[in-house]
Amino acid sequence: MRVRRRASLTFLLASPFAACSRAWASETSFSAWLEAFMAEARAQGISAATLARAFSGVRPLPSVIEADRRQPERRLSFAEYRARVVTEARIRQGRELGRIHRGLLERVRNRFGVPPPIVLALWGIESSYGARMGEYRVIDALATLAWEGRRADLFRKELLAALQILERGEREVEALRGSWAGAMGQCQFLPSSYLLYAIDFDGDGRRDIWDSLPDVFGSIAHYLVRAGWAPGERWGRPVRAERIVAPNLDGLERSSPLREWARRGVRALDGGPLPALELEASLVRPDGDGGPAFLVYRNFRTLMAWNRSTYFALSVGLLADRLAEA
Ligand SMILES: [Ca+2]
Repeated sequence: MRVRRRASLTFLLASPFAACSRAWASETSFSAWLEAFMAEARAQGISAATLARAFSGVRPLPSVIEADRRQPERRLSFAEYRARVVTEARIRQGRELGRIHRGLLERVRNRFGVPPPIVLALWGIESSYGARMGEYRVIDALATLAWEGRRADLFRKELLAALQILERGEREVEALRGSWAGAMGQCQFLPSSYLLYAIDFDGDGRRDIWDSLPDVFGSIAHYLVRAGWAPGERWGRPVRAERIVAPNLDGLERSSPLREWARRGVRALDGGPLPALELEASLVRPDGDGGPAFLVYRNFRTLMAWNRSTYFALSVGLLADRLAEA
């Protein structure tokens, strides 16, 4: 009897209740939601004047809801993802921009210890070197997602952070633009990342990750340093690991010294020996046995603090390597 009662209670909590709350959410009008949200924002110190500026004429954006619900047809392999992200055009453009902005990138390296190719690679992948920053009003996009989206809690926090930016007078609401998911500027920082990591590297008194390249490059490097970037170390390297057959050695959860990987038969991509460095490394084979193999170091984990995707961090590292060849 007790077992049956527990089972039915679990059933009640797990499925019908959840379905019910979703239905309720979709029927709650946006304006009722906004009223409750504004009360919370007021309680968190956002002024009535800022709220009036931010939400005057705000409306939920159907294209944002559509983008949030769009599912990829299937998961890409790493080889496919890499082919889309680390393109020859992006490599060519990155090398040229690296030459044009060499002085600035060196100043960023001197201040933060982050090498120019890593800064360029993040810039290139996040916004195609500033060409694709997103044209959405960030307040409208985040309000839509906080009201309706699948990750309402996350976007509610980001909407509050965006209001902080307005409250501090750092940006006007019309100029606070970004992607459908609220990622802003040339480094695509969410508002919470902007508040924590954006810096004024050109010294004009404003943090401007939209129009000031010194601020963009400085903010990228500052983010990485705060996430633990180790100066003078690589992110990792592509390797040959055909002789590694034990799948239980793969993955970021375990690591071994580089010399241990060498003893197991891992070689550099050209077939030569691994460098004799005192580094802890993890073996990553995103497409499994037979696909490309990488040994990754602690700076790889720093790149994953930026975006918790192995594909993303590998692509940043590989693009940076190609840019460094210039
Ligand atoms: Ca500035």
